[in-house]
Amino acid sequence: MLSRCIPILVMAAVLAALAGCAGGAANAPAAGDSPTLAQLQAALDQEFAHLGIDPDRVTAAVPHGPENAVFDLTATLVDPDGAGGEPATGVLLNFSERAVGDYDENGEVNASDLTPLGVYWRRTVTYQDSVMFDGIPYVPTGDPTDDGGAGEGNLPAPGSGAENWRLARVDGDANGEINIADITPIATHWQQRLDGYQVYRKGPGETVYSVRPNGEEPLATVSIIPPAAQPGRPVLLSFTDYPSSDGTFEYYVVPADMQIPEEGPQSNIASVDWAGPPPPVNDPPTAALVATPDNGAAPLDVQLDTSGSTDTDGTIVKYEFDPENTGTFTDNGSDPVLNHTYTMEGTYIASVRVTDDDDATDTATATVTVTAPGTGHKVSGTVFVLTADWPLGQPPQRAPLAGVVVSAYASDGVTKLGDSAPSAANGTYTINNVPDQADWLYVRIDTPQAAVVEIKQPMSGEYLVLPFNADAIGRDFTDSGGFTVGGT
Ligand SMILES: [Ca+2]
Ligand SMILES: [Ca+2]
Ligand SMILES: [Ca+2]
Ligand SMILES: [Ca+2]
Repeated sequence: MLSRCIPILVMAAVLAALAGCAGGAANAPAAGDSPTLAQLQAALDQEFAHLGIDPDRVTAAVPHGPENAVFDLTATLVDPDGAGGEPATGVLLNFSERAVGDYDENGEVNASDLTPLGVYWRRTVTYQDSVMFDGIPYVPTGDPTDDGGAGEGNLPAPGSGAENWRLARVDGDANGEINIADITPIATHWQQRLDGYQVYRKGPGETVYSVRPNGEEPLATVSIIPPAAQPGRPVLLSFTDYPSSDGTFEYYVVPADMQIPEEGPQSNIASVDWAGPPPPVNDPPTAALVATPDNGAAPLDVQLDTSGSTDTDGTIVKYEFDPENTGTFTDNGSDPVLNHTYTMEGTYIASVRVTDDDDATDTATATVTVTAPGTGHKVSGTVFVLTADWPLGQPPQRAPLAGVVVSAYASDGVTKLGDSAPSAANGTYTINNVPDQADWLYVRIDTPQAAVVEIKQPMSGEYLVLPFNADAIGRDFTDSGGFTVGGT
């Protein structure tokens, strides 16, 4: 410690008399032994001069350097009933604040840190053997939470762990005695400050650490805001984390200053094996499948619709189809509808597999019967509604009508021909597989007005049919509709 003695030797005579580097001083000196604040300030000025530091030009910085790394971070399970039984409810981190030179524990190194030097003058501190702590020579002995039974709000008992840790905070050079040499850490850490600590965590499967939010102060930009210092006690910080997946979680903390802003050195790493509450039992999804149409002649265009599938406790996130029962499902993403053309005659078990957001699945099937390729005709046209009066001799004003069912019948008016077809959004419809008829057929539409309209038409040709409730000159049929038919 010779180097720390040099500035002291050139200090004012009164400070030399304090003999800061003289070892073996008794603990708990008489009050008269303590230097005055003015004397300590003079010593600090002397130290600044010696070190070539202009204190007025030192800019604020977060505590840095390895000496400011937290060294006593621990992570333990919060498990009220111990191992087994109920699962742990959280992970508790504990550590003591580390800010060399901040002797009064207010989070900032400045002139006010001279005061504790006088208060604790010549007190001694005991440290653990550094061999036990990765070579760190300044780990105090005792338990920092043990106040010797003094109780909250009181000064810790003499000789207690809490007292030793508090004294260690003022023994800035960690040489075991609080004396004039502890001026130097104030000078060398001048203007260092911290707002709190960031907690970094790395969970199972993660490759990088990320900051944990402040659970108590959601608007805070640091994970932990230090509690107010208690007289005679070290500043002890804690943080409770709530992992969401089982496995090993690793933590470290860094001092942080949000005004500058910057972060200081990393603490030791503390890890814990987390096994949280078992995940809630998932209710699997229920699949449903509707094929429209479910029969007809090849080639048959079929819409496979599984939008009726449900998941009571979540959502369905994936739809897979196997339209022809090949055993291979094709991912249809989040779309519950698949249009598929059956080109070959046969009976098919169309299948769908739905997956919920907890990865549970269910399947449903629908039977599609495909008959031999039809030799029949197609009858197609457009269903519309008259929308306005129109001048005599002009085309009618009309709008397409969607969703009405159009069917074809034989000339006996009873025998259904081909497949009934709904009109599409643009009003068009196609009736497939209409067998050849000798002369003519009926086309029937169920109108939205609940009327059934039947048109007798030849097998081929295209006809405009209107209106059904016409007056003598064919106008003013706001309730009327019409449709075109054409057969091929
Ligand atoms: Ca337990
Ligand atoms: Ca301070
Ligand atoms: Ca010291
Ligand atoms: Ca579910």
